[in-house]
Amino acid sequence: MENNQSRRNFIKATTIIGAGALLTNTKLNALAPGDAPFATLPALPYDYAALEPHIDMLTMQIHHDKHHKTYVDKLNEAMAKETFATPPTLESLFETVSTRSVAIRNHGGGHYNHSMFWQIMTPKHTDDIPGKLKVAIDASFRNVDDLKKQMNDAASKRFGSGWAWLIQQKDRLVVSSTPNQDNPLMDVAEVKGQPLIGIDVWEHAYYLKYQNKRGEYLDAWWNVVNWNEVAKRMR
Ligand code: MN3
Repeated sequence: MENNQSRRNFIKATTIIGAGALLTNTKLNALAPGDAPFATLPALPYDYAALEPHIDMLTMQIHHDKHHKTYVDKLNEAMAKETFATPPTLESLFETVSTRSVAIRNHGGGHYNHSMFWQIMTPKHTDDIPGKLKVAIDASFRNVDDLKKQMNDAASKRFGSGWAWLIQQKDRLVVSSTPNQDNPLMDVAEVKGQPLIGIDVWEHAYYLKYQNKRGEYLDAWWNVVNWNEVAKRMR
């Protein structure tokens, strides 16, 4: 009994010393050898073929298993090269991304954008839009058809690779687009806010099925949008 008690006290004391040592170490490396990686590839919330015929199985497989995985791997490599006063979140990195390496901007954006992209699509799409989202869409765009038109227009005009966004700015929703893997949480974004929808308009997102016809991909994309997930992203 006595031994157990003193053993417990010893464990308690060493734990406190350990925590103290951690707090005084202000140059904390986010990825020390043996640590868990900063980012991990999330599983798709449905099968590769689940979004057929709108988005084909092979595109989903390559997009998730190869493209997204590469963003995760390269982000972890880039993070291992940096030191941080406190372990950052992906969102906190975006706030000062202009001061970070290009690799963190590109691959951090790639990881965030794709993690969101899988979630806001569903094979169980319906046209029912949750109340508070519908109110915000009607107030900002008149109706959902006008929102789709503006999004498709922004996505079509984005030269080269990038993303089209529906963003929440306080009570207002706005549409924008970004190049490469940038997003509206980044300090470099022209239009900032909370991302509710991001449509991937890199060719790797649609080329196998739609080739150069980005407009046809965009029209089809709205058949898989997950309005419940989009509404959950509102702040
Ligand atoms: Mn992509």
